[in-house]
Amino acid sequence: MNNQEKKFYITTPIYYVTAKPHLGSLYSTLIADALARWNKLLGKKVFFLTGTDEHGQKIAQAAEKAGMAPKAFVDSFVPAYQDAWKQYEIEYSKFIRTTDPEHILAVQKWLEQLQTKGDIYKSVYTGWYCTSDETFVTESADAKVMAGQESSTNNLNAGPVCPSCGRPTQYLSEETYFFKLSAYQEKLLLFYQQNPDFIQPRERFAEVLNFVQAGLKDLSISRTTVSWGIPFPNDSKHVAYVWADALANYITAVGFNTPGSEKEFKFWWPADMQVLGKDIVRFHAVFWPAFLMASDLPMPKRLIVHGWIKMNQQKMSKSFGNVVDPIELGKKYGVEPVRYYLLRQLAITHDSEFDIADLEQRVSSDLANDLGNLLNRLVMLAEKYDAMILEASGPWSGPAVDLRDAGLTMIAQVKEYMNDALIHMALASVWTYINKVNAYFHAQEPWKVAKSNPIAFKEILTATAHALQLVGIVLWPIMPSKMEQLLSSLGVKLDVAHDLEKVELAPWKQKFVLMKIPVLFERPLDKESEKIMKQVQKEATLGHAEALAKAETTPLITIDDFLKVELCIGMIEHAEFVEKSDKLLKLQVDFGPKGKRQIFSGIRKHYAPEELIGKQGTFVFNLQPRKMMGSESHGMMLFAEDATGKLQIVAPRELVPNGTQLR
Ligand code: ME8
Repeated sequence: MNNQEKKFYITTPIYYVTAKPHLGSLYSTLIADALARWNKLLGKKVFFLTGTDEHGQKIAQAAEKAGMAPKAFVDSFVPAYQDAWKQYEIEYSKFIRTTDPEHILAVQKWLEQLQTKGDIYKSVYTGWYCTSDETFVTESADAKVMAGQESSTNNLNAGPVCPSCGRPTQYLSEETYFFKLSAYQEKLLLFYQQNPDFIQPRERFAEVLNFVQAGLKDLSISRTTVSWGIPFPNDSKHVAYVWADALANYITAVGFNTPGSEKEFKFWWPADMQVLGKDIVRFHAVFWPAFLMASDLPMPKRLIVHGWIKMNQQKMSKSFGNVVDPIELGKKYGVEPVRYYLLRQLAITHDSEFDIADLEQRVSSDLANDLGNLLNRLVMLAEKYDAMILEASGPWSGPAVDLRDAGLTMIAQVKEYMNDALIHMALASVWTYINKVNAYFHAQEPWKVAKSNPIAFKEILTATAHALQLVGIVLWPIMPSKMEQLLSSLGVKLDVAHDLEKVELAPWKQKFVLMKIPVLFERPLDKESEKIMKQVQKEATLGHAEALAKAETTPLITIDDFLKVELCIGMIEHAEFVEKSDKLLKLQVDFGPKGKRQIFSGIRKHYAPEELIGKQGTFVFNLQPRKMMGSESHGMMLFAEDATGKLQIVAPRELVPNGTQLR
């Protein structure tokens, strides 16, 4: 690795401190934290920057409304961010505040440099401004005129609405310093062409290209009617436009224009990844690179632009008031399960609705059942047969070698996905592996061979411990302290910078000294079942008579009738969408000695195919084959609808051999 490859510099947006953090601000920060930790595992030196955006009209107005001076106002909110990040185990290297004196001085120097270079000139700005987004709105390029009103630059209430937040804009006519953005149009287009990976996901490039191709106007970068900001160099009637001030944080934080920090700056800049929400892509993909070009500084390598968390179909936002408090959520479910849910359930490529039922499902199914239970079964069995010290003695048998190979393949996949910040995909790969480990453990039946074949017994347990070690390491960026606990239960102390490489290179011949630890993940089932019970009770009381009537009219069957239905447990090996069907998924199900079958199920709205792979379920096995979407279905999968309407898989609490018949 050369010097640049050895380092990883990642940033989050700096948040406006008009309120406490919410799940949306946590989401960007978590993505950055997971990627920062992942790069630590890769052995890189990591700098992770986050912080707060504290100047501008929006903050000044909020402070005035609260009857406070702007500085006292922002001071009162900053600890809420720092505390929340601490609670969520966000391991940032620096928390920058744009009111930090070093930042202010560096920004002033920078503006002076741009002035000297001729990229800044003074003129008059006439146009529209959105205070909520702190953005100048150009009527022609991107804004709609408010419904039913003519656009008129003389009428204060008839401006375009802000294209981003939909709020009315305010008319401005004031002396201002302009940045020569127009001079960078062609250079930007060339840069985008040469760097098609600059924006991840690539689809978000379209908006940026359209905006730049439509023609760039020079950008006003100072205000005279706002006083809460960084005074413009040599002209203190003006303050720096809040976005110029804010974007510069990414360089000032690592020493730009700070005497004595030249080496530090050269080492860290350019940023390797800058995480942001799609609402602020234009500022980061157009203005920011243009500022950097003007300053002869290298471009950030990648912008990771994620979608929105929505609540009631609308972007979760301080100003809409539909926010979820991460602290409260963490208290209820534990911060690490919340970290896992946000990073697994939400894809950066899409907007997603926040749904507590999904969170509970993830915790109880993925964390408590698939992972926690596996560790627990391993340790319990080892304890029962006095095998807390594990060491494989001979060459590995076939299934253990397969398990190891699958583990290495999983790590390779996770590396690729994490490199593209597709954390949800990386986690899907890890869970496919966890399900394989569960299947291995079960198929090998260590509880049966414990007495008859102690060597085989130890091999199964040791291979499982190795597999769990891989899982613990790759999941550390997502759930750091839980994975440290998991590893400690295997007797392993995580060496962050070296362990990933070590487990990739080393054959499986480690010694594990197992230790019992408290349950890793509690099922939220108690709370859930309480909720469901309440709902059921309510329905039961309301519909008691109806239910009784129904019970009386449902004909009774004999045991022979029941025995006509063959119910079997099968494991889903493969699942895929069915073209032209918005309901069906096509499943390949393994019924062990009874063979494999193709079964269609109307669950597309409830499950993504990758969630099902490796899961056991209950199937009607002797149903007459049925033709569906041009292909045959040989059986039916059973589900139980929960109180939220989601179809829950009906499966044994512990794995059973595939093909087991229900009785
Ligand atoms: O825009 N879903 O600050 P801000 C996902 N100060 N992410 C969300 C979100 C949601 N519902 N709501 C907020 C600013 N975010 C400027 C940034 S950077 C130089 C200056 C996240 O407090 C997302 O990253 O409005 C979004 O881009 C950011 O918070 C906006 O935070």
